[in-house]
Amino acid sequence: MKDSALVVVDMQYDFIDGSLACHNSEEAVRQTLKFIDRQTKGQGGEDHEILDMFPILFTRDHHPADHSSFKEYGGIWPPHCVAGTRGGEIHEDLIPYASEELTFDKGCDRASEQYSGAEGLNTAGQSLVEILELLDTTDVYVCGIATEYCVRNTCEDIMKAGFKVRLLKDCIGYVDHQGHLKALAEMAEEGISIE
Ligand code: VGL
Ligand code: ZN
Repeated sequence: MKDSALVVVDMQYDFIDGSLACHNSEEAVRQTLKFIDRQTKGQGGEDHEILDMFPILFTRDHHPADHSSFKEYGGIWPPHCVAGTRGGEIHEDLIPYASEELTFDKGCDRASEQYSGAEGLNTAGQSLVEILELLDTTDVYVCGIATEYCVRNTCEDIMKAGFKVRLLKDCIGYVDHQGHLKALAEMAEEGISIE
């Protein structure tokens, strides 16, 4: 437990009930809360002590209003997760577990898509992978939205950085069910543990 951390990928309203609402997202949030509960149950102590033992890191898609991934600007997606809007906010039930140091924004520059949260930056300019290293993490649980895009890219980059990746299959939302299953199978092939 001491060497594990959880990365929650893009559990933001636009992916849950907003412009890019994904399948299974509400359920994924509920299952993530249950998972956090199980990991921290019986540990006693204050919330901050629990988080010292089991760090929970959050990524956010964090786009400017004219981001190049939006249809209007040549991309394939409806506008989503625009910085400062409700759609860009993390689900309120998860907010008690989120801190500024452990929240990493990506897709902030209009020109770059950045599906992977691994290089997302906190307000101090530190990357997610850099922080996982500072925390002496070996095993990284991953959940979030969406399987085929940001979850997959984040898992692959964290694995390439040398961590054991454990993807929580009941705690993910997806764009397309077949695409979700295919991505899970391909990730398993690559050495990501599907749990
Ligand atoms: C995502 C589409 C566009 C994701 C982000 O978080 O998976 N998908 N931007
Ligand atoms: Zn995006």
